[in-house]
Amino acid sequence: MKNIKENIYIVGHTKPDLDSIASAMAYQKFREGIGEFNYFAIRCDTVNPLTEWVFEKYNTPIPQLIPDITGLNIVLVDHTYERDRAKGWENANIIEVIDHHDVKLEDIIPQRLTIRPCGSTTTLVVEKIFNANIPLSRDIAHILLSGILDDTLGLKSPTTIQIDIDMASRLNNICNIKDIWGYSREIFTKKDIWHTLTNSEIIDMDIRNIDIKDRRVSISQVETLDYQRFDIEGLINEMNILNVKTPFDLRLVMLTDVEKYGCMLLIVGKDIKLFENLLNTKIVNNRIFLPNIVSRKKQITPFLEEMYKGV
Ligand SMILES: [Mn+2]
Repeated sequence: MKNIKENIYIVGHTKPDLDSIASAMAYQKFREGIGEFNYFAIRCDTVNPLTEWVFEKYNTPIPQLIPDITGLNIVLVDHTYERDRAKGWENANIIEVIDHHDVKLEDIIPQRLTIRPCGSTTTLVVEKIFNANIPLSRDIAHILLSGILDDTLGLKSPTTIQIDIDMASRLNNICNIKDIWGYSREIFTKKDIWHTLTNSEIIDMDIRNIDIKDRRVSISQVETLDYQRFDIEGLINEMNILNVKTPFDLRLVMLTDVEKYGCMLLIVGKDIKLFENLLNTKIVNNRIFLPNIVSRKKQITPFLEEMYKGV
């Protein structure tokens, strides 16, 4: 009997963004490029409209949906936290992890780890592809470049480092996009579909709850090309209603404006005073525009940790 290698499935996080899908696909290409044909990119959840648009535009099928990874050999890309893992992960064989976030693996001990803080997981996989001299088609290069641009706010986010810029530029040697920021704006437009959602759906779309000491904070992140199009009054009302049902010491909604490069921060909860003290500014009507603040992970979270230091 022929020795057929077992299949290995590459999966990103639940509620996947483009980086999760593109990096999984890229890793399959990498493995194929070194002669291993038993790796398959999959996804565990429905994709966003941007991902649909990019894959269709560049003539590539979206990785197959496998919502439950029970019993499978798995490579995790673009996440490690339990809350982001596909259903059935407890009974999957996780052999490898590739991610650019902070790591939380608990009792999972993969054989291989690629962890590096940079702008996107796609960057890390593209580096492997270039290092191995694996050729990329123009369509695939476009998808991978789009993944990097989306995750790094067009290479402007504070998480962006030199390797993201280098990999994007090497991909663009294949794609030849003249105006990278113009193309990034086109990408953001595909995600700027907030007007089709209710205020509570907007708050819920990308929400993280964090505990600092004994305080509970919830931070929603919303990326847009124009925060002024939102019903800010309505959002604040909804945040107040939510905070009666499920009280948090602070509830924040970041309307991150990639065009103005800053965030309109909506803020409710009893610790609003502490926030004002550290900012040294009065917060009027539960909102404040913060120039140059675009990252929940790199900017808002450290600010909150600083704020709660003394309490
Ligand atoms: Mn990512």
